[in-house]
Amino acid sequence: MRLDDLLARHATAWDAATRHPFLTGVRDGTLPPADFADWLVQDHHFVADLLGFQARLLARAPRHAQAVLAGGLVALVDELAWFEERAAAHGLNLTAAPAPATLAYRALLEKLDTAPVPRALVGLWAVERAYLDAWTFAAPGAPAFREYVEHWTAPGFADYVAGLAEAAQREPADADEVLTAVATAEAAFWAGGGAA
Ligand code: HMH
Repeated sequence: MRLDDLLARHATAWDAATRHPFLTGVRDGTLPPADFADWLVQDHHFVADLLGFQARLLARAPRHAQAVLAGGLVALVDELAWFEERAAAHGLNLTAAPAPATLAYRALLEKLDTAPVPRALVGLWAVERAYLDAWTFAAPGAPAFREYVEHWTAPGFADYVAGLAEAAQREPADADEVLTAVATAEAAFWAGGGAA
């Protein structure tokens, strides 16, 4: 599975997922802080969903993929704690209900539970690569959002995404559909609750 070829085949969908106006607003400071706060609450839901998906994937993953998946799980637990700490600092209510786009992304992850493992690995890589590309596009970010942009463009995260790519490229996978599904879910997620 050549992941660069996969991205090149779906460049338009990938750009919509990773160069969304939400991210332009983070970069230039025109995004209303309340929109960012709403998005952050939804992303906390997403990370919890991703943790479950990744734990289930680890349980059926080949030996070569275990270390990168297990390391990522620990990072997701830390990420949840970081969201909770940021939410407390900014007075955000993390118990708000998941929005339609969040539920749609959850359904995609649950669908990948029954996909062949190589395809699910490409899906997980795409989820994380989309996030890395998106925040890299938003960098360095307006002062109000800079702490977040720095967090999600840290070298350790890029290393993790490279590790997932290596695991995902080990075996052939029929992955065009999962790539476009992830891109669609990401674009809807940036667009906010109503856009699922
Ligand atoms: C929507 N995609 C979205 N949120 C995230 N936190 C990631 C990817 C990366 O974990």
